Amino acid sequence: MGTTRMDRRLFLKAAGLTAGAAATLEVGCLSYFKKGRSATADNREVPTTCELCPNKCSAIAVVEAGRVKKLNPNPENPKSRDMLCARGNAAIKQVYDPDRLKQPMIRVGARGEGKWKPVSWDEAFDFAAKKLGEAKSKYGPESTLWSSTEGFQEVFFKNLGLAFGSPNLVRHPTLCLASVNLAYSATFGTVPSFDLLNSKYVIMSGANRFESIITPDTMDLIGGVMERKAKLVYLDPRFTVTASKADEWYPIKPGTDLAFILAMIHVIIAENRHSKEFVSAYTVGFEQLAEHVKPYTPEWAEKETEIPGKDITRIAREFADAGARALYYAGRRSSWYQNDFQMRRAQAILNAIVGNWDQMGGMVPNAKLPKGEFLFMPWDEPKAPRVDEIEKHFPLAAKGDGVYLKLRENVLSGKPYPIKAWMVYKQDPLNAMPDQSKTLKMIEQMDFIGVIDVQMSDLAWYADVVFPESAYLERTDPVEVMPGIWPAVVFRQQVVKPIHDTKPNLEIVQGLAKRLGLGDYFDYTIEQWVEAEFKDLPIPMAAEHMKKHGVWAASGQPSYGKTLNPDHRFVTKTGKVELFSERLQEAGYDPLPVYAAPKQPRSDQFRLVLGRVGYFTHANQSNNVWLHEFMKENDLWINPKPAARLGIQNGATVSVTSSVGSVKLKARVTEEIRPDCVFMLHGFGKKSKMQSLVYNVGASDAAVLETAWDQVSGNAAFHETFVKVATA
Ligand SMILES: Nc1nc2c(c(=O)[nH]1)N[C@H]1C(S)=C(S)[C@@H](COP(=O)(O)OP(=O)(O)OC[C@H]3O[C@@H](n4cnc5c(=O)[nH]c(N)nc54)[C@H](O)[C@@H]3O)O[C@H]1N2
Ligand SMILES: Nc1nc2c(c(=O)[nH]1)N[C@H]1C(S)=C(S)[C@@H](COP(=O)(O)OP(=O)(O)OC[C@H]3O[C@@H](n4cnc5c(=O)[nH]c(N)nc54)[C@H](O)[C@@H]3O)O[C@H]1N2
Ligand code: SF4
Ligand SMILES: [Mo]
Repeated sequence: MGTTRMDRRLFLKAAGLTAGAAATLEVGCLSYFKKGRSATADNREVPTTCELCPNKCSAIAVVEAGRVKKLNPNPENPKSRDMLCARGNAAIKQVYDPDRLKQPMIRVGARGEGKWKPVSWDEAFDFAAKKLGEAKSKYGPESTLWSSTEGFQEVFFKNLGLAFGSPNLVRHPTLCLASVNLAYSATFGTVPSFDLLNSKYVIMSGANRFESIITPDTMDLIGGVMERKAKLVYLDPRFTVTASKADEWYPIKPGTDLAFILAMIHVIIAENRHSKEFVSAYTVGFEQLAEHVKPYTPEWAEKETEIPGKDITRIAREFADAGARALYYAGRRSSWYQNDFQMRRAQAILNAIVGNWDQMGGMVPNAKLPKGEFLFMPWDEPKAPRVDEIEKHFPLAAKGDGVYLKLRENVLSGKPYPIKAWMVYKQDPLNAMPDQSKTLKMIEQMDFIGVIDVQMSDLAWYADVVFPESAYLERTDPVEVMPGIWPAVVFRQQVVKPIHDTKPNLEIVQGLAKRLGLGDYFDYTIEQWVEAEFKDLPIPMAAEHMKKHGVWAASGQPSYGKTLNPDHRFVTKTGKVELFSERLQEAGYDPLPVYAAPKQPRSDQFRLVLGRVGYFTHANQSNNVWLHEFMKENDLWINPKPAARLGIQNGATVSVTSSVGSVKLKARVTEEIRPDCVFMLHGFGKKSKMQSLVYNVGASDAAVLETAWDQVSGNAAFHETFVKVATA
């Protein structure tokens, strides 16, 4: 079953995201808590922070008779405004999910067989500590891998890995946004926000913001683009919800966005439409750039992108005319192609030359807010080099996050040294990494796997021990600063007591640390931790405020242009915005983005592209009983032309086969995708029987995706896989 247009409209409506609703949004001036409310122990309203996706929207939990009855949006957060999406609402079902992990368990059958023994927390901790200790004494602490995805309690997990002595922490960025972050950092020395609310002209490559929700960008697009009639030009091989709201949609040939952007730069420079003031005062390398883009004409780009050259020329002119209020939006998931870094860098350069830096309606360096820090006992730095050899292969990449796919290759080869134990927090590498069969091999060679999750993820299903974390509504977490154009400080406090035998991550970390002889490093409570963080908030009665409101944001309008003075030093080698980058050149990369045509599928193949829907996060909420109502099974989008050629009817079961695997799912024959690619949503075809709604239902894209990564950042390249499709 696919999503219909009606489903999507209903979703946006249900989520409070309709254009009309958004038009009334005002930033950070409403208070939910002005009205008087009476509370009892059983009936309360508790402000907290959603944990169902990276946005961390502010929510107010309504508790009745001791149960979470409803979640309301908290209007005081300028980032999430007065919005909670469908997933945010469905967080209630994370707590009351019959499938959730309810006590620690140790595997008793073969890996993946699904035989588990419920154990006490002591048994689970003793077992894991023994196994981690064995790996350490046989192979050194570096033989343990600690992988995790963002979350307010991730810090404790990472610290345990480091205190244990392992340099091998690996995080999600190289499966997500590493290339876009590195590209903007290489150009501006920082990753800015995009002032969509005030922009006049927005171009988006993919970045399906009406389904892939980012706050405040999604609401700003509704308020800015749909209400104030800023123009939106959207490039995507699929007709997404964002395409349906755009002024112009181009089903660009996949992998050719760089050609489109270079041609835009060509036109703008050839017609002398760039911002002379910004370019001369703040950038280096304009002459080299001008020379570099000469061959990249719109006529040339038309052949690459299949977007008419006259449209590229017109769009370039309109974009430059909008100048400071024009935005080539960066997008977030940039795990697309092997040259992704250079595509994102070209966007950054294009933004720079029209002078939208630090302007209202342009790109704005993120503002931050101060908070205190809890001072814990420091440990010695891990001694061994990283197993992914990041320094050697990706000298410019963010060191602390690691490079996931290269790491998996090295773990499989056992070089430069063996990895024997794997601890995982809030991540499902069996679905988040391409080529599931390789991840399964990685699992096989581990002497020990421990997983901390709220549900039985596919990786947990293959683990030796699972530690059930309390759901976010059952715990108090560290305070977080959410940087942005309107930064905010958010707090997540316990709404209801854990209903099963679960623990917050800090207590899981402490249980392990104690047995590993590392207890002193974690000798504090979550209350002490958050009290220390409240201390430096520049507001009176900070702790009381945060407990009562759940969020704090500085009042007033954002200030633009703070970095626009000739003395400002950008955090780059030259202190300027680097159109031409010596640093890249020294590291052996192209100092200006060079286009190479992407490899093309054979006539009997399709490129597999990925994306999202508004009502699931990644692969992890398809088993949520409310969200499951939106979609019970994923399907394969295929254009009617190739479908007819292959004799594929709408709704027929098809096989999708790449060089690494084959899956079966139903076909959705639709004009909403180009004929040369196919699309499937991830989150289905689960291996874990404890995700009973989606176990073995539909298919997992991770089973067919091949391993490829961006050369500069090491970011996974998820759109480089070619598949054959046939009736099954
Ligand atoms: N509802 C919901 N919201 C989310 C998330 C979620 O899981 N669910 N996840 C959050 C996270 S962590 C992330 S990283 C973001 C991801 O959000 P985005 O950065 O918007 O990325 P995606 O939606 O994954 O993919 C973007 C689009 O790129 C298109 N595309 C594929 N190849 C090409 C190409 O060559 N050129 C162009 N122009 N387009 C192409 C795909 O068809 C897809 O529609 O969303 C965040 N928000
Ligand atoms: N095939 C494919 N792979 C992808 C992508 C794709 O579109 N397709 N997208 C990529 C992107 S952009 C990203 S960001 C990554 C995301 O992929 P992951 O990093 O794996 O993140 P999630 O899928 O959000 O969540 C992973 C696990 O966290 C658990 N979890 C949720 N809440 C909690 C909690 O409070 N505590 C604990 N302990 N666990 C919790 C969930 O149950 C789930 O098992 O995947 C990347 N990989
Ligand atoms: S966008 Fe939705 S899922 Fe994500 S934090 Fe906000 S309410 Fe929660
Ligand atoms: Mo992501």
